[in-house]
Amino acid sequence: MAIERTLTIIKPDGVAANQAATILGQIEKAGLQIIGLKRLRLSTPLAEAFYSVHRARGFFGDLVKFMTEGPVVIAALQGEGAISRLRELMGATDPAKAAAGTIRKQFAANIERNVIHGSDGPETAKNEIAFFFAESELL
Ligand code: FUP
Repeated sequence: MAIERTLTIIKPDGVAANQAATILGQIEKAGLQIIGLKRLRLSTPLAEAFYSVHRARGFFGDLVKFMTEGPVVIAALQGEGAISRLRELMGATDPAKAAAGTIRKQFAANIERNVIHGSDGPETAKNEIAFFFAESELL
């Protein structure tokens, strides 16, 4: 499998619970390298833009409210098959359905407050990394 880049966000629930480094540690242990890292609080327009694909969904307002309630930790990751590897580590969107040992199973409360985001494909990974990082910030 090829070396890929992907984006992860430790969501406000995970950051508030001081789980950001623990979660990133599990990702590093799985062989993905952190090539960019920042901690910030998303503004409402930024969260709306990031999740614009979900704009028409009933949960959109709650999702934006949640994502802006406190700081997030955003990491650009690189490694063998990084996109699918991260998705495996995260587990299902709904933590109740996530496999044992996955990040969402371990740390997430429910489908809305589910602790971590990960890009879902090569095109989104590219766009999402560019949304938060300049190329010069990826080392
Ligand atoms: P995922 O790729 O696993 O993060 O899941 P989606 O892209 O389908 O959803 C993005 C986010 O929308 C989820 F992380 C949480 C939120 N969401 C809900 O709040 N309710 C839903 O029914 C589905 C998603």
